[in-house]
Amino acid sequence: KSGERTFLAVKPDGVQRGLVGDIISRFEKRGYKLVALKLQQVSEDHLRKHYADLKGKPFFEGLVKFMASGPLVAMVWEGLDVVKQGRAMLGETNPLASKPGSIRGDYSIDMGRNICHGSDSVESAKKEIELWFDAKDLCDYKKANDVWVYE
Ligand code: YYY
Ligand code: MG
Repeated sequence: KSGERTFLAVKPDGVQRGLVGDIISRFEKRGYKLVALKLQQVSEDHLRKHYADLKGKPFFEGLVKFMASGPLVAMVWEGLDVVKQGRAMLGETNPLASKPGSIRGDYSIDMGRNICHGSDSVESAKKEIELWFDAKDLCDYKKANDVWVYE
């Protein structure tokens, strides 16, 4: 159960604003395990696949162009309930509805500049991880401090 995985990304705005370290740090400090990480500028085509569920929405084209406009940080994190907890740590889609203490609530204002992405279900996490990473790039390892994180 603590082997659950989620796909998280620091979007181009988060990279430009120097928030990569802070976002990684929050997940590290919480006790989650980093399984894969890369800084990459990806194609609009790749992002159309990533956001396939949103095709047809009025903001879709703008979203795809924005996400392709600069490098982003793609990551896989692992741990107990990490999909749901990750979403809670990000905050709401609309930063104005996000609580202080969440990443979006602390660092963003506009919906189209909300800093970070997180998978919304275990099923979409699986799809997103497959889209963004080769299986060989997901690291299987034990964290020595897991005994201090999990009872
Ligand atoms: O999963 P999450 O990122 O919180 O929201 P989604 O509904 O999947 O939308 C993806 C992305 O699209 C969102 O992070 C910002 C942008 N967006 C927007 O610009 N305007 C909207 N009305 C809804 C979403
Ligand atoms: Mg989403």
